Amino acid sequence: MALAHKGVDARTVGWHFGEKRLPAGLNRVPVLVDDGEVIGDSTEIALHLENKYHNGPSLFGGDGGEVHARFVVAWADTVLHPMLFPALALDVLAQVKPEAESYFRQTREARLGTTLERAAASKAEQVETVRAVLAPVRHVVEKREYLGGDEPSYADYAVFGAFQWARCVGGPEVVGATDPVHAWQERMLDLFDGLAREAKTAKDN
Ligand SMILES: N[C@@H](CCC(=O)N[C@@H](CS)C(=O)NCC(=O)O)C(=O)O
Repeated sequence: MALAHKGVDARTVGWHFGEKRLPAGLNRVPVLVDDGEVIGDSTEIALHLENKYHNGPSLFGGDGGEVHARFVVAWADTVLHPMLFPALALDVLAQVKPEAESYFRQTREARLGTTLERAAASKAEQVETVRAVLAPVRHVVEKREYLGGDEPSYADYAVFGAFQWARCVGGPEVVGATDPVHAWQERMLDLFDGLAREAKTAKDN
């Protein structure tokens, strides 16, 4: 989404858990390789794009926007994603290649403190908790089009990542159809000629 926002053409390469072909020193995706420069971590990638490509619209809207976006990213990473994960655990597992299943199970169960099956057992309640935790997002998007205001910003993409994750693994609907956050999700899916809507999902496998 950040690349599209900046109008930067890129070739995307899929990666599976356990594959050993990430650049040296990196063990997580996404990774951007830009003219030989290697950048890991979504926010670092967005900052790189913001600083290097001045033609496209700003992703952050200046220094204050960058600091606010960092707050939103930290909230998404420490609250939203961990709360959503139990509800998606088995859907993600179903997408993991057989050879990486035990790695995935081991690392994620250590993080959850329980088995993936037990974590996913209360899926409906977990989704309700996620819906409650989305209150700050709802508060903004029922009044404004995007977290960025009239236009989407990196803060929108950081939160949208969780929704796209659920969507792509064929997980439950994060929010109900009448939720203002659902309307925001639809706006996000429509951006850049439906770029995110076209992403491969579990149904395509
Ligand atoms: N906050 C980081 C999160 C990166 C991250 O956790 N990536 C996961 C995607 S599932 C990963 O690559 N995990 C590899 C692994 O657990 O081995 C970002 O947005 O770049």
